[in-house]
Amino acid sequence: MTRPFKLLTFQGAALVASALMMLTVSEMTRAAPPAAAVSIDNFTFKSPVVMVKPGTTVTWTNGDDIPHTVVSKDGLFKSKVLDTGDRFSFTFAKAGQFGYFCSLHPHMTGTIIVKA
Ligand SMILES: [Cu+2]
Repeated sequence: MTRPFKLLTFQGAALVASALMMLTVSEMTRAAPPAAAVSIDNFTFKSPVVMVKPGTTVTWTNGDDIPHTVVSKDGLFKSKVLDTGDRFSFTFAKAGQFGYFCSLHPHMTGTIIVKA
């Protein structure tokens, strides 16, 4: 009598385990952090104004063959000098408006608007 019971328990445990794994996978998919991209081309931040939700990671990629930087006006973030193809990422935790510019070409500006 103990043997079939044990077998059933084992199958039950396996079922619970696989269900838990599926749940974890779906949780991970749902919890994928939001992301946004801004490309830098021809001395311009493409999408000069980007609206994102709090927690979004914004990644800038320099597509120019000229170095650029991404520097926040209020000192929140500051990239190193980005050569061609280099990237810089920053995660915006709080809501607000975040203006930024290129310190090498200050006429290059953009704004990230973080809104829940
Ligand atoms: Cu620049």
